[in-house]
Amino acid sequence: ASIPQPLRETWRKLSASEFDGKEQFQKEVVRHVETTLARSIYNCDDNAAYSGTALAIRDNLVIKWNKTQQQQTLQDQKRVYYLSLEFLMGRTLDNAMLNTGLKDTAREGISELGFRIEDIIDQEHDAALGNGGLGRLAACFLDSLATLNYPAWGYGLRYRYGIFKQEIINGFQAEVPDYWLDFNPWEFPRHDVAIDVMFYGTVNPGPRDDRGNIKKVWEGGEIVQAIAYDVPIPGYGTDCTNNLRLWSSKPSGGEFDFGKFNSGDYEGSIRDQQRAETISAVLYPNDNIDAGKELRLKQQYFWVAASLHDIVRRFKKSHRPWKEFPDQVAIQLNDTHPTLAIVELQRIFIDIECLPWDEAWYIVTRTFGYTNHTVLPEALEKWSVPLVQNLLPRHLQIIYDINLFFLQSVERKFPKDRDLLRRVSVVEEGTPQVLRMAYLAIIGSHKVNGVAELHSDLIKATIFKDFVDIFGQDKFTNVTNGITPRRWLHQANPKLSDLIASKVGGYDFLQNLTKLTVLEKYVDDKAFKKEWMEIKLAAKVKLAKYIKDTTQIAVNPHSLFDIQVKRIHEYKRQQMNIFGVIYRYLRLKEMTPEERKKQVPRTSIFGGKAAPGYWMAKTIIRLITAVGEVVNRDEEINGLLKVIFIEDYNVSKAEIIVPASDISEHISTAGTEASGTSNMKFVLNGGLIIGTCDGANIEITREIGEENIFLLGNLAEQVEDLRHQHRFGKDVVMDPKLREVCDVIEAGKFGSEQTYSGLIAALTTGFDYYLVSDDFSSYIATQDLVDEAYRDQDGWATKSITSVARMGFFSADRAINEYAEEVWNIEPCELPKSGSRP
Ligand code: F58
Repeated sequence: ASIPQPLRETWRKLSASEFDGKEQFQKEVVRHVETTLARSIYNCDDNAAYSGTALAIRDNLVIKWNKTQQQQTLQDQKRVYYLSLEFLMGRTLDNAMLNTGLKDTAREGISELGFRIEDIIDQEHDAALGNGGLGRLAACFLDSLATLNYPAWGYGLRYRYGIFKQEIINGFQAEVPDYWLDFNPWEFPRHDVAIDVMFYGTVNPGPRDDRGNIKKVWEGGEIVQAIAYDVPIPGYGTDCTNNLRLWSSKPSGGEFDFGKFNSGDYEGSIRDQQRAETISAVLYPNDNIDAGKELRLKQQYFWVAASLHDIVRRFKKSHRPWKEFPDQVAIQLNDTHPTLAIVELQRIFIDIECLPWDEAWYIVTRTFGYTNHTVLPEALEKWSVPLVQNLLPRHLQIIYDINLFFLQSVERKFPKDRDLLRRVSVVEEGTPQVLRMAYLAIIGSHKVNGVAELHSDLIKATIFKDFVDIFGQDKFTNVTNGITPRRWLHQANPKLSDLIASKVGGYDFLQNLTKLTVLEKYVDDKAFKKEWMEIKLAAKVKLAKYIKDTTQIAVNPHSLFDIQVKRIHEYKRQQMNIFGVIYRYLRLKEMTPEERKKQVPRTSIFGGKAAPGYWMAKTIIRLITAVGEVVNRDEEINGLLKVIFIEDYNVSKAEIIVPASDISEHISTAGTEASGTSNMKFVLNGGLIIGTCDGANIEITREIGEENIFLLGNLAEQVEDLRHQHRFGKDVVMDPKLREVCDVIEAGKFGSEQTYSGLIAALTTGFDYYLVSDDFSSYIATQDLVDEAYRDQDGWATKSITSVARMGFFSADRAINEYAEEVWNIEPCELPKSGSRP
């Protein structure tokens, strides 16, 4: 459907162009407010001004986006497709202005129209299509892919409801649905890109193919349509603007069944429509747990089938032979959620394109890469065979064949090892039998990676050990996670970004984060240090104001801000933190007024959502809020300790919280947190870490130096023994400090002891699986060291600056370049450059 050749010149002459400069920007804003929104000067509030600004910025973005897509099509290089069920994007406007270099223009322009840019930015609803680290990683990776000019598309689901909003009611978490699509200028529906996806049905013998084999025909199922919604992803300091394609489900062949409607079955016709629309309705709110629900499997297949259809169709336009598919296409699986893509591509090749099995499988395995994000057994995806049999009968057959050929190859390599075959089979015996999706992902990929060094070593030594023996070491690699310095420094903490730029020679460091090392020259520069600490204080004042506005609690910006914000999970050990707070409170209560004067005032700040069905996590939230209720109104303590729970922690709140930490907590049981990424964000903003030797904390320590981090607790290699002792050891007595804390809780100091009985039981009759009692005294001692270090503000500033200077490694750009080279084998696609930016 392209414009005929002779008319193209006419079109090109009329082609839309980007606005340039303040006046043109203002004209566009007003035009959008008056025409696109149909509002007037009598009816323009912050929200209308946001919409007008977003639409104006969007116009420029779209022009770059179209050019990028045309250029990438023209160049026809290998592309990477990042398949993720979660993209935790947060807000777009501020990021889009910064990445396209338009923020100063917009700030001035909008201010002359009577608005403050900050207020306008604050109108935007977060795009919260993710749970936590995994979803945010996908968002950071998209930013880096565009910034580095890689031809890349993200594929995900367009959930109508993102992660729920958290409300704290009487100290307990309540969940409120997050309907976010009221006004979303950042997506473009592509109603012409509609793909039919089938579920259920049966597999029947069909006609013979060219080779005389009887084909398998999957037919008679229920069909749902996938509609594409495209989101532009701008790079920083480049015109490259990539595409994120999100699928939305609707009934195939129109809104609803007119047959039913006309025969009077109005409700029935609506029911079918809703059935289809339910697929992309809501994000599953679990973090590190596998729920195994049919609707979730439907989501996975719906998204995978639509994405692969799209990818294969694009490849077919090039008229290349199939064997060149892996030279044009790399597909990365963000955890096992898209593992069915492996099966679907094999199905397309053998059932539809009639390739022989081996030829097809060779192409498939060279196409995929798989990233693992967890070793927690309860988070490893398993699907019940009867469920898959019913929903995807042909796929189950293909999975059985993949497994059979795989087991045959294992048998050839390790003859007569029956137990090995049982251990590595995709099908786990039991009632019902289940499919181990991680195993399928490994078998169907050419590279498997963990997300931090320790984690990558652990998966090779534990859950995937047999597969290392079978496939060899080279298939398994590490790509340590990273974060985008654009959002997490430049956008969240502009003052710090400006100060850094003034010392390291401009803003290039945002595209080459190792340039931060230049900062080390200034660790003894008094004036610089002063400015550095003033910026930290200003960020704390800003957070204190936010806390005051939302909770009515006043916190002292000069107190030590101790922050733990992340999903609430037993393995992340927010319970250890709050037990430590209680312990501190007890000590403060015993002190004389003179002794109290010598203490470092502290504000303990928590935030994070509990999965709605995760009762223990909800109990931890209740304990935090209850401790706050007691401590915050205890006048005797008078500002030496405050405990804050920030409601509804999300990306946009993180942008306020992250710059404001003195210390942040990353205290997971060693060996359980695959990487962590907020640890990187906090340090990049000049905060120090108290943490365990886990995930990326270890590499952060290596980079910034042991003297700049507060490490505590047992090591990963000790965990197994400790757990064994808890279970089978005689007379294991609880750490006395922790005992004291438990006693106070059980005495009802924080409300009914029954509320917390499960939490206490986990430590005792539950054998303390997360080893809180083993690490508690080390945790307390390390917190004392933190106080001690904080008393020396100059020494603290030295640690803070030195750490930031050494954080270059943790840019998502570095991570993406490693994937590009080691896993995807892709090259950047340079665009004709148009102007540079401030
Ligand atoms: C997180 N996983 C890891 N999963 O816990 C964290 O250590 C790591 O830094 C991060 O991935 C990025 O690699 C995580 O966030 C989930 O939220 C899944 C959502 C879907 C269900 C299973 C857990």
